[in-house]
Amino acid sequence: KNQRPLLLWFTGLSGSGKSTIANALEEALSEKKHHTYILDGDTIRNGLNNNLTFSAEDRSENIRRIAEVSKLMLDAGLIVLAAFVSPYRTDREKVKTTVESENYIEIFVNTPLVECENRDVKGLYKKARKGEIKDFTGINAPYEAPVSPHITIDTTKLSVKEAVQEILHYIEPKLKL
Ligand code: GGZ
Repeated sequence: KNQRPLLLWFTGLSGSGKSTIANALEEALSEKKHHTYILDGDTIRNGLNNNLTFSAEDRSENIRRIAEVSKLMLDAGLIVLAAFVSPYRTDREKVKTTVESENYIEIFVNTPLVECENRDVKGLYKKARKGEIKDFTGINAPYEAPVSPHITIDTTKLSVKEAVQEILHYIEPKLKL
């Protein structure tokens, strides 16, 4: 299928719903016969980037490598869905220049910290509060919210389905060659 390559970059706190929305969006895009690939912590931090910590320096390196991998995938013509906390504005800006800004769509999954902490799906917030995880985003490491994301998803108001619809509505005109 003819499609314009795009990098859909999901940023937000741990537990904000980035991966959930990215996975649901991928399913919707696949049904429309688009060729996609998901990059997230599970695929990247366990493999390519398994030597990196959550220090500011290592997060930058994490994001830099992901940007370079994304660029290769865009060259292959894919729609790349990347879901990373990516808490630093400068790191996200570099992603945009690496892949060229017209290919970069920033999606801010704007779930408030209290909500992420209440859900605490993986129990990481509880551990971070107890001091068992250092540099945990939102607790003892910063999250710099996007200033002008292309799309902001408020997961306290939208279902996963509605979030997918909102993103699809935005990207569909851009997907045509
Ligand atoms: C933030 C952490 C940390 C710390 C482990 N800070 O909810 P999750 O589990 O699945 O998503 C988080 C993931 C973040 O990895 P990223 O590669 O996306 O981070 S970054 O873009 O900042 O490099 C969380 C888990 O890893 N995790 N320790 N200290 N998240």
